[in-house]
Formats: sequence, structure tokens, C-alpha cells
Amino acid sequence: NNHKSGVLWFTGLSGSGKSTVSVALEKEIHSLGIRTYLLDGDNVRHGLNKNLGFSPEDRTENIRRIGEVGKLMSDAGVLTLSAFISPYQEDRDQVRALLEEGEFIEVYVKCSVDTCETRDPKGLYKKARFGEIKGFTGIDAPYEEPVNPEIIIETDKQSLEESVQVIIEYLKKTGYL
Ligand code: GGZ
Repeated sequence: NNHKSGVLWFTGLSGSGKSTVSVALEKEIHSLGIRTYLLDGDNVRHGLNKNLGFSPEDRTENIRRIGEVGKLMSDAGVLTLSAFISPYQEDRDQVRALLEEGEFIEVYVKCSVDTCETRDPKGLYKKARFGEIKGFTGIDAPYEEPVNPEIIIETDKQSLEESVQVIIEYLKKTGYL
């Protein structure tokens, strides 16, 4: 059971499925007896980063801190999952640079804005369309697609089980599991 640690970095639009996929993956990894932890809005934006909003500067700082936490957790031997929009390529690249070669696995959770907007689980796209939320990613704030992600999953084409399996296979192939 000698496995590598690292950070599995999910990036994608609001409603793309980052949380759903990462929660399912966390369960699967845990059941294999491997120490894992999921960093997400619930445990980071309400705590460590509760002083940050959604301006470009705050998003950059949000991602920077999460990257630093991911590095600490990875150093502690935990296979860390992180699920944030992380819309800027440069910010994701900074996190990649912070970690050792091969310790950063970028997972692009790809899904069209249209589909995310149709799902709209929290009604946020609707609010953004009505101008009640300004600077909403995909509506009036940018999302920069990953240039060279290790993994791409397409949640408007693949089932949850398929997506999880693709990631599990990658982790086995590369020595994380
Ligand atoms: C995007 C926003 C915004 C704006 C609040 N733009 O569907 P959700 O609710 O749970 O996911 C979104 C979450 C994004 O936080 P992140 O920390 O992942 O963003 S970033 O990586 O860009 O820092 C959404 C909610 O917060 N939310 N306002 N303006 N998403």
C-alpha cells in the first residue's frame, strides 16, 4: 500500500459537477484504504477564506491559499482533492508550480454553460441573468479552459460512474492508488 500523495485539482464552471464527482471519488478512494481529504467551498470558503469574495483578486487569493493548503496536506501524505471553479489558467499554473513534478493533477470538469445553466441547482445562474449577482463565472466573468489538463471529464456526456472510473484508472496507472 505504498502510494504517492498529491493534489487532484478539479476545475470547471459552477454546476459542472466538480462537487458531485469529487465526493463520489473521495468515497471510492477511501474504500481502497487510502487517506484522502476533499477541500471545497464548504470547508474552505466558510473558514480559512471567509474574508474573500469573487473579484478577480479575491479568486486568485482563494486559489493561492487552497494551493498552499493542498501542498501541506500532500506533504502530510494525504491524497488531496480540491473542487473550486479556479477560472484562471495562471492561478492554476501557480499551484502546479508550487507542487513537485507529478504531484498536481488537473482535472477539467467540462460542461457547457448551457447545461450548467439548465441544471442551476442553486438558482445562481438565474440571479446572474437578472443582474442580481454581478461577475458570475460563465455569464459576466471569465472561465479559462485548461490548456493541458491531465484528465478531462465531460459531465454532459459521461455518467457519474464513468467519470469516477476514468479518474480511478488514471490514479492507478500513475501510482497514486
Ligand atoms: C461564481 C459564485 C459567485 C460568482 C457565488 N461566480 O455552484 P456553487 O455556488 O456552489 O459554486 C460557486 C462557488 C464558487 O466558489 P469557488 O471558490 O469555487 O470560486 S473561485 O474558484 O472562482 O474562487 C457558486 C458560488 O460560489 N458563487 N458567487 N460571482 N460562483
